[in-house]
Order: sequence, then C-alpha cells, then structure tokens
Amino acid sequence: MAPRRGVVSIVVVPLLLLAVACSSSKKVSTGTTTAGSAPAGGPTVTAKDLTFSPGTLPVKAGDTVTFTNQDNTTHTFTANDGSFDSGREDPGKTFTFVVPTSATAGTTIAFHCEIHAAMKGSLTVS
Ligand SMILES: [Cu+2]
Repeated sequence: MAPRRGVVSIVVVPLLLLAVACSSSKKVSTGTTTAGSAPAGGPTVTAKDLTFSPGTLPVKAGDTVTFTNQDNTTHTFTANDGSFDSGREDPGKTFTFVVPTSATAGTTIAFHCEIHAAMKGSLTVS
C-alpha cells in the first residue's frame, strides 16, 4: 500500500502547486490599508451599520477605490476572487484598492466581510 500512496502524492502535489500558481497569478493587487481620512475624489465604499454602502459601486479601470470602516466594529473588505483583501479593518480605518487598468467594462468584482457573512457588495467596471 505504501508505494501506491507514494505514486498518488507524486501526481497530486504538482497539481496542487499548479492550482496555487494559477490562483496567485489572478491576484492583481492586495490593496493598501491606511489610518485616517480617505483621499479626496474617487469612488468610495463605506461600512456602516453592518452594511456596505453603496452595495453596488460603478468604477473605471485605474480608479482608486477607497473603503472606509465607519462602523463601531471591525470589518474586512475582501474580494471574492482574491483581487484584494484588507484584512481586519478596525473602526476608522481606510483601505484602498486600485482597479487594474486591464479591467474590462462589464467586469464585476464582488466583495464581502469575512467577519459578517451578510455583508456583501460589488464593484462594477463601466
Ligand atoms: Cu463585517
């Protein structure tokens, strides 16, 4: 049995490595976390009262999107596809994400809060 198991892992490990390589190459940006007020201009998303506002935000390729936690609890701004992930953002913290210049119109980047499953939003490239 032992030799067989060895053969299986020789096949499975490269496949796993390939999967990791593919998913990381899709990752366009991890974004930036800053304290304090949001930069002027550009689309913004606010987390308040356990809701992202607006829930759907139109953006353009190259835009800097600012996510601000105006709640009294910690949230995350996490893209479902891994495009960005703020990690835990305490109240008052701001996170920015630059929409890739390669993003094409019609692309939707859905995001959520890792802490509160009901919090969902999306960026739609126009
Ligand atoms: Cu949350």
